[in-house]
Amino acid sequence: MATYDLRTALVVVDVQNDFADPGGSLSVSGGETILPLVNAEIGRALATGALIVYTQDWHPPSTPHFAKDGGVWPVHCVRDTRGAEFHPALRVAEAAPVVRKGTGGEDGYSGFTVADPVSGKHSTTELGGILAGRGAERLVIVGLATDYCVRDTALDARSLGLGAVVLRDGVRAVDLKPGDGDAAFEAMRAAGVAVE
Ligand code: VGL
Ligand code: ZN
Repeated sequence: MATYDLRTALVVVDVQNDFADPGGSLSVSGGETILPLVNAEIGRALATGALIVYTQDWHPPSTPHFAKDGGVWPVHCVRDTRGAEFHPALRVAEAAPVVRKGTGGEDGYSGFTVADPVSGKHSTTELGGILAGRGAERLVIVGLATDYCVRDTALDARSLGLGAVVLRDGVRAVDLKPGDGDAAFEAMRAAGVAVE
């Protein structure tokens, strides 16, 4: 359970069917089990008036992010498909901003930045501006997956000078290699992220 105030924002990372549903194309083991905690955090953030931002992985049908196009991942979170929709059990707060990443075929793990798959050039999403506009200084981060989007979002937050708290029971790892999730927690801690 994290604390919220008007300088804190809750960032809900990629709680989409392809990750969170056991039948999803890139289903994260135990992904569904985070939902009660995530929804409780959303309720508590709403009660204090804290900003809530959701992110979505939002890919075109072909992108070098996918194995079939030369990347590493099974096809997942293709824009406007069921797999890309929020998990039906996720509480989606009315009027909360939704930041979509990878929309132009970029490789995007962090909610803050995406990278051009050919040039490697980084560009930013709207997330940084949304947080700055609301004066958020500290993020509470939950969602999927610990070893990709949660980690990169938390590390970028720290680079931007924001406080970051990751809730251990509010995240789950892909664990492409066993131990990736634990390594991600270590990397986040080393960067000053509080893992609670
Ligand atoms: C993610 C793998 C590929 C994530 C996105 O949301 O963590 N992982 N695309
Ligand atoms: Zn993806």
